[in-house]
Amino acid sequence: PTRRKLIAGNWKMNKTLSEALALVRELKGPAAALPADRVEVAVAPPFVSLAAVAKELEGSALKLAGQNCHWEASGAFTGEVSAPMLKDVGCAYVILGHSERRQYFGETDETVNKRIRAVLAAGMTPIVCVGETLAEREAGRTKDVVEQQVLGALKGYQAAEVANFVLAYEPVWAIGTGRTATSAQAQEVHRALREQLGRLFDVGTAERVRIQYGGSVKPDNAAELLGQPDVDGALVGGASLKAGDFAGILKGAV
Ligand code: G2H
Repeated sequence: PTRRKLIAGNWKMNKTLSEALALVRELKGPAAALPADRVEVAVAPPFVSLAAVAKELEGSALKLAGQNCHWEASGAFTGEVSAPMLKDVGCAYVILGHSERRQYFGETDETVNKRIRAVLAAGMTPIVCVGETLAEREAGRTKDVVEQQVLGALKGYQAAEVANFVLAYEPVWAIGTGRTATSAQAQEVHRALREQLGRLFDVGTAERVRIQYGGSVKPDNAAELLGQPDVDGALVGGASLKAGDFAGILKGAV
């Protein structure tokens, strides 16, 4: 099957409300110029800007994503945001298990697993991030590490649910470092992940799951990465903060 590419801008902790609105205004045109049946575009601004950005994006093809969410729907969890809240403001996707959340905020495969349930219950799609550190890659453990993360995150989910998930392979050593995985390195891991999905579920499911690459994706490397057979999109950090750069990456998707 042909998988529709998903290019998502993960803004991380960047952009005030007015800056966020200015950026999405500039992105509407480039997003609209893409063949919608082949490429989907999403942005993940900080929580405080989501509602206003959603309003700005009414009628546009650009979709909205949350950068994380809690696994409970509501309750006494000071400082947290729930999946129903994200759905209510217009999110279609939620990024889960980003390496920065794992590294700085205690995220584990178990908590990613729980958050996925909340995202599905709210009617959104999870973008589940996995990736190895430099030490793990150098020790030849890349596949073990990412497969373990996938196993933990997807444990207990049915094939019919998983088929709609998005995975994001983000080698930690390539995140925000300017060091990008080569297209061959990315393809090798994406292929391994798809084969794992085939073993865990079935080949049909594996063929449907979209696997994004993330880690220093830029306009000048996007086309080659996105041209790999198992690379179904990009999760873009730094280069999603400037309209011109993000638009350049979008061009690389077609
Ligand atoms: C990886 C990526 C976005 P960057 O974290 O998720 O960030 O493109 O800045 O490496």
